[in-house]
Amino acid sequence: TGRAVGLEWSSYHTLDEINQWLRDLASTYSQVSLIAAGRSYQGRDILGVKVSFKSGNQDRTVFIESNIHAREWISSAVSTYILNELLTSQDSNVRQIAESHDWIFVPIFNPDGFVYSHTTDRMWRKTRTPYSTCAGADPNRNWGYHFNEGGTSSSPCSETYRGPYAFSELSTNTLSEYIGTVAPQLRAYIAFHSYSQLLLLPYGYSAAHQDNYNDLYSVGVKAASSLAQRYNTRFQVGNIVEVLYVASGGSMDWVKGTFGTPITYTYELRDTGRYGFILPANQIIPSGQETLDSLVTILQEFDKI
Ligand code: ING
Ligand code: ZN
Repeated sequence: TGRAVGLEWSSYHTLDEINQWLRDLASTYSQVSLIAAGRSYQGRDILGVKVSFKSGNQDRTVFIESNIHAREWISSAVSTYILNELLTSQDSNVRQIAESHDWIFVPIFNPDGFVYSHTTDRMWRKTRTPYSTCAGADPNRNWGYHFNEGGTSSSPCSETYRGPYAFSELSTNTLSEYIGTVAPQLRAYIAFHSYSQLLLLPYGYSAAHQDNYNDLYSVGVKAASSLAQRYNTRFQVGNIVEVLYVASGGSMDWVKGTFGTPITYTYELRDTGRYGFILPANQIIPSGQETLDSLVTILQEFDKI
């Protein structure tokens, strides 16, 4: 495990720290370029980076989403950990997946909510767009594929308020435009949430086993087994509706349903409820390590299909 510039994974970081680190990576590594992937209601840029070790991997791009929900801090801690490992690790499997793909990381999908969870309400989930009675829509119920088909609320005060219409949130609207520009090249779309220790397969709007469910499930089981090897952390694998609940308007549903991206998973990271969203920072590195182990398995197993 080597070191990149300026961030560490023994504590959680602010939006400004994470964005500064992304900018530093882009100026330090010739393989990294900064992306403006979107904009938020309160006027923040949604930053990301693209990582490309060699030409020829454009059609094997992996997109990593995290912190669409503000309070799920472990999600961006793990995604930035993985980004750092792709840049610095000497492990042969990590190098293999790193250099045989292009990568797009957008660590903070919901910057307004993320800042609010740091400054005001640690348990904030949604965006901060003002609505009639309360602030914020659930940005993972706001995407335009089978929008408003269950598992959402019409009340602006609900944690799962879908918003007045699909892509009402400037963040999801602008992110979807950006994702649309790279979608033809995507091999994988991976979203990180917390908590519950689940590896979830599309769709959230329906329990039907659609598209390449069988491949996603069998590789998912192998990935969960890799993940468990290091610290014996157990992840359950399955369709969102069957394992969790109906939830329409999620980002992964939109990517899968609109573009047919082959590899699509949503992780619910540690833990199973002891600490929940307030996962101690000394679990960032172990969670990052085991999650990267499983990601290696996903990408290497799909190479065999
Ligand atoms: N879980 C996700 C949520 O948005 C999910 C589960 C994933 C639903 C993908 C729909 C699509 O409710 C958490 N913890 O946020
Ligand atoms: Zn979430």
